[in-house]
Amino acid sequence: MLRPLVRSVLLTTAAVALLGALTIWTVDGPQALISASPGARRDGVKEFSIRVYAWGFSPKVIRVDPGDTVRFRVVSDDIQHGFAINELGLNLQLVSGREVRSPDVKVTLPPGKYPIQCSTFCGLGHPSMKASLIVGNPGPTPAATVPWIASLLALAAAGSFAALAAGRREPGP
Ligand SMILES: [Cu+2]
Repeated sequence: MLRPLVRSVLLTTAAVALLGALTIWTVDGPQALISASPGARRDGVKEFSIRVYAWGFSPKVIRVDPGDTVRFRVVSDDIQHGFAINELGLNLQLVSGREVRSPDVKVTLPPGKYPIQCSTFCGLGHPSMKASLIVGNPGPTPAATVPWIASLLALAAAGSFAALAAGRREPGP
């Protein structure tokens, strides 16, 4: 039988650890699950077909390797949008239904995750209209490890708290 105090501490710890894991999941999980578009190779150029709509991009994650030469064929399903990857110096203006082809760009960026965003104001969802360009295998971002560290710290704190409580009980009156 666990003493009530120890049990509540353990439950709290488990809850905090779960919360930490859930935080990671909601921040990084879905993006890891969405299969990143690897593109199709055409004359040595990796070509990506992208659909843009209010308010999002499909695919939402584009994966390239350092040194790739890439090209984007982008079409808007509905209204005017923009397709911008600032780090690649790309900013395509889109009108409904017409495919716009980017120039061929050589990716010289270091491995990492770079934002793709809409560059033409398109209404309410415009600020949240984002996708990602992943170059190489950047590994986990520092932000993704924070909840784990927080969980471990909480675990350590709860553990020492429990030990303290147990220690205080034992000598007894
Ligand atoms: Cu927009």
